[in-house]
Amino acid sequence: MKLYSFQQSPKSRSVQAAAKHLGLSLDLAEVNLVALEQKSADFLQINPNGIVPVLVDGEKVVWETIAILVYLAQKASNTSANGELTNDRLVKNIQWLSWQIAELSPPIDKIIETMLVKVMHGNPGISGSEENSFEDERIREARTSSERVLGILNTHLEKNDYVTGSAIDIADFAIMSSLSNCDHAGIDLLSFSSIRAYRSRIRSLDAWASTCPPVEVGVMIVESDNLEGK
Ligand SMILES: N[C@@H](CCC(=O)N[C@@H](CS)C(=O)NCC(=O)O)C(=O)O
Repeated sequence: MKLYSFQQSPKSRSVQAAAKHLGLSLDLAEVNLVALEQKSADFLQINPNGIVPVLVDGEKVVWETIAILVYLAQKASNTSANGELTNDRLVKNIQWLSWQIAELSPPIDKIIETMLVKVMHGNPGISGSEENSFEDERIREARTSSERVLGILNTHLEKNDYVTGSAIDIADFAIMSSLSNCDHAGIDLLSFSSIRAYRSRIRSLDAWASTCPPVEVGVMIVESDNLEGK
């Protein structure tokens, strides 16, 4: 199977980590998003949305992270390393995958986007100055929303090691991509102790650790997880 992906893309990493966990091997085809390769005519033939990740398995082309994760889980169902993807397990995963994309990600992404707009306006701090009051208000609202949804996850994880129960599954890898973005959005997870324990558990797994993208910091190349909050 071939995965069109980009090294710094959190969604590409979710798919890579899930595949590794499920024991499926992927050939990676790097699509350079900075060079806008995702908008090239050739790539648009593969995914008309012009975004990664995209999975190609023989004649089958699957885009959208949720669909790719479900495809991989179905492919790995009942193999020696994996249990059966029962209807109940599938529904639980789709519930948390939908929640991640519809509830968890949007406020976190909105903070990052609004912070970028502020940087473009030359005023990155939350200053309350008049020209930034619109962006500051947007950030405050999105922060309140993200804290509400993170609270839901935290409460769930007080009684469950992983979102679908006692074993890690595809939805956890998608949720991890949003949690990585919390650091970029400046969201403090200090008061969410069950989420922090969950994140540490997943970070210690080879499937997650081995798919960590490197980032340049000054003259050094470090693993991006090392830049994230503990
Ligand atoms: N809904 C898509 C979103 C995928 C997505 O946002 N991909 C980003 C990288 S993480 C991308 O390719 N961005 C390039 C662009 O927007 O041009 C999914 O869940 O797979």
